[in-house]
Amino acid sequence: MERVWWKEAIVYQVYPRSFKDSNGDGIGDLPGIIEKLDYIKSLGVTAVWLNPIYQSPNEDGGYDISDYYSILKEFGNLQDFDRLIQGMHERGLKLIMDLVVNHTSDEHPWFHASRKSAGSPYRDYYFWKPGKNGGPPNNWPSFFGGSAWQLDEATGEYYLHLFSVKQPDLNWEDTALRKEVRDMMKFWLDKGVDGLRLDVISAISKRTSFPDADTPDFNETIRKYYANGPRLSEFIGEMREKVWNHYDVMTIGEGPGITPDNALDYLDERQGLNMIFHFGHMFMDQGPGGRFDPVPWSKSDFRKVFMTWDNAFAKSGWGSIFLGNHDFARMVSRWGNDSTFREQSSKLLCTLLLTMRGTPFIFQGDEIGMTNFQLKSISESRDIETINGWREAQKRGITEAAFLRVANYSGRDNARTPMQWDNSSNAGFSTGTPWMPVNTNNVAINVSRQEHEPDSVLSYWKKMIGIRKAHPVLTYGAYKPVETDNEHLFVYYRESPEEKILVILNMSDTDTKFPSAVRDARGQVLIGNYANQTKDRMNSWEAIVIQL
Ligand code: ISL
Ligand code: CA
Repeated sequence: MERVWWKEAIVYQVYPRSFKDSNGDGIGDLPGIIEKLDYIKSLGVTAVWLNPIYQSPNEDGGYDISDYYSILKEFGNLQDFDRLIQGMHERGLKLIMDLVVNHTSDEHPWFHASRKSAGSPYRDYYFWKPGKNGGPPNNWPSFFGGSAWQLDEATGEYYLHLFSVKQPDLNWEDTALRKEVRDMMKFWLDKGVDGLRLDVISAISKRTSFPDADTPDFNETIRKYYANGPRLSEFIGEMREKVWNHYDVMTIGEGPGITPDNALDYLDERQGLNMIFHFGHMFMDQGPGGRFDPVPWSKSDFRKVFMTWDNAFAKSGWGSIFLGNHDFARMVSRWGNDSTFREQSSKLLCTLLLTMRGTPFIFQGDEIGMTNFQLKSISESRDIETINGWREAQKRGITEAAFLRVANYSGRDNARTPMQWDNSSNAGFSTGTPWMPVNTNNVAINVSRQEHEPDSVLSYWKKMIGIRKAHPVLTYGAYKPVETDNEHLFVYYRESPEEKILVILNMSDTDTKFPSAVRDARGQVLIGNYANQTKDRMNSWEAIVIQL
């Protein structure tokens, strides 16, 4: 196996608005991140992915960019950015930027020009269509509720927006637009950026006949109509050939709708991306209505997702592993137990994340076991997806209490509360009023406390990251799942010609007997989350890693 840095990278995701506020305006910013670089370094991670920091009216957490060449004023300026990247490089950390090029803000000058008249030279930077039968051009739903088309007064035509009305989709068929995107990427790569996380890259090639969707299932609509368009691999290949191949850059595509069957079409061997984020597990508990239509999930389905995707990359390609990010509930609240077994299950999920094949991505706060945030009313939500979701739910007669239950389970606000640095009233995040409430459990769950406790969740993460780095088999070795007769046990080997490691995870509130299939395994325990580990029983949420 050829060794490459982006396969060995351990990435820490920073959501800048909620990481650290340096000037008391309640909003995290670049100088705040700079203050915390030593902390990030202390985790042992090797790269940082920053959510968007570009100029934006902030309709969708900065995923609505109005100027790709400047920094959001609340976050700082280009000098701060240069200091940030320098500070990272001095510490041996790589910087991965978020590139949002499926759409812009409607406040981007391109869109201003495009909407003005049908004859504008920028008209074709976006998709414009006349209506059909007094309504939108087709029945496509937006990710954020309602139609994906918006009628515009100026010309009486509709424009496409897969996300909010303030996020018109860019038209990648247009060669001038594609050149603008390449120039913009070069601008950031020339500044020393080491990687790009390409937002909804799976959707940039549209089916330009815009056929009506024939399914009421939202995730199927994504797969069949939004993602995997006819020119997707061509567009990715063009960026690679004309830009990425000229830099030492890591590319990771956000790939909703990409499946294990077609993922390789967009990856390395075909002149594509280095890796993608897939949503196998993330969409597992979504019913036909998507995020706000939760359905139960099973541990065996969860395991199957990892197996299926690892299989897809067994011969070529490369995966990524993540258990949460700014778009989903907190890892421990979703896959673990965030009350009685919060510490144990946080450590178990850490073990899972760092012993799987694929580049691991750690979301800020998960390293201290931060939990979901409970909105008390929808008016507390800061997320357009939840606010619009509530608007749509009301049309169906759903009560606020019922919608809140769902939003508090799966909404994006859960993961976006400020980072919990200490036990003070604003968690050490800000001296002003935070843009979003701090989760009050910061009195117990915070960095400064855990930094001093050898058995804390944070200390476990640091140790586990060290183990990942010390044992190349955890990066490159084959992944060999072991069947057991217990629905809650997740057992696998990582194996290379040099090394073999066994991972045993009990994803359950109850203890259970040690899996007989691996009972005879002899070796050295590299890490575990219980002091009293025995070969007889697995404790609740127990994780053990054994070097054979
Ligand atoms: O969360 C999802 C489904 O409900 C995902 O499909 C997610 O919305 C999708 O992957 C796109 O997410 C990305 O682009 C969005 C932005 O709001 C998200 O924060 C971003 O990660 C639009 O730019
Ligand atoms: Ca600030």
